[in-house]
Amino acid sequence: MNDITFAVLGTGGIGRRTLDVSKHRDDLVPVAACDRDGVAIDHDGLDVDELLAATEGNVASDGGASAVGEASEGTGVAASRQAVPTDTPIDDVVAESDAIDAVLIALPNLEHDFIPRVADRFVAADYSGVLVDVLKRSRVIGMLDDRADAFEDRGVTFVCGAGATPGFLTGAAALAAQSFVEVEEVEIWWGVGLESGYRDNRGTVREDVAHLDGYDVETVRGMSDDEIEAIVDEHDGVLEFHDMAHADDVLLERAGICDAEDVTVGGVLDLTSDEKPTTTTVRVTGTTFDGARGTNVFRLDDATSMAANVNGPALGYLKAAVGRNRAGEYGVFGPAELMPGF
Ligand code: CWL
Repeated sequence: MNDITFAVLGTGGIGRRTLDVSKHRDDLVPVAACDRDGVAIDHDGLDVDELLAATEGNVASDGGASAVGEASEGTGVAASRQAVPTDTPIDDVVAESDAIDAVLIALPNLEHDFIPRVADRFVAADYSGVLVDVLKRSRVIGMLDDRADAFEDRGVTFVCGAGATPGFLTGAAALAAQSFVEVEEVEIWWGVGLESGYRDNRGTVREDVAHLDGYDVETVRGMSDDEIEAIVDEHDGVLEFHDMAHADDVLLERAGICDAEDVTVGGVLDLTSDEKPTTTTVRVTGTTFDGARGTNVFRLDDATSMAANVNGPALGYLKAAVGRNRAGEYGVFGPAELMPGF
């Protein structure tokens, strides 16, 4: 059997959406899902519809880019008839990991090393499979690289930054760069429209607000919903970002595509409309072997949602990583080093 069994840690926007999107692929079998106080495990495959329906309303219906589980005490996954309440959700999944090919870590990186430490728990339990995260911050990649030997010893294939940016768009940049012998510049520019606004997309909006001038992850973490909403209102619901500290730069550098300093990430988040405020593009400028200078452009259709552009690629990278893992390739991979295969 070539089916891929996978677990999702966290049922915020990404956790929920990947489960939902996975229904479109018969070879992807979700066998475990958890949030902070519940875990559902079924090695024959979870009933995703029941799980999502049972947890609906208990979590923010985040559009897909953030991994923040918003479940409150006693609700969330535990409300599913497939689940049991637990104080040790991650350990419960680790305990079943012999029968799990891949684990999507869709948890907030609560402390700066939270996700690397989740990986440690799988390694300590002799897990040999795939781990995937959708983190944006560069420093985490170094922490994962520090663990590369342990991953290789155990047979773990780790893909970091497997969402949209970093992720899908980083991979697109790597492909677009292939015409050039020298890459000058990579510009990632995204547009996201979420008419449901801040309250329904708290994780993703908070992450983005942390990139505005004068804010960072720590200050935003300490802010109330009302304070965040005030910032959104000050900008009339449309936030524009320049020079975001996303890990696309280091991920392209580690893949040998260009220098990190030649990569810029920015975009526009419109919380008043589902329409994209700007077209998502990846522009790669470089010089060809025969002396021409050009810009290759990868463009997403405005009709494709962030949820589609984060979760399809996340599962695509997960599948690609399982292929590598089965072929005996272990260690840490970025999204510019694998071709996703949703
Ligand atoms: O960080 C992310 O990956 C999400 C990012 C932002 C809203 N927080 C933008 C995602 C880009 C999606 C591109 C698209 O759907 O056109």
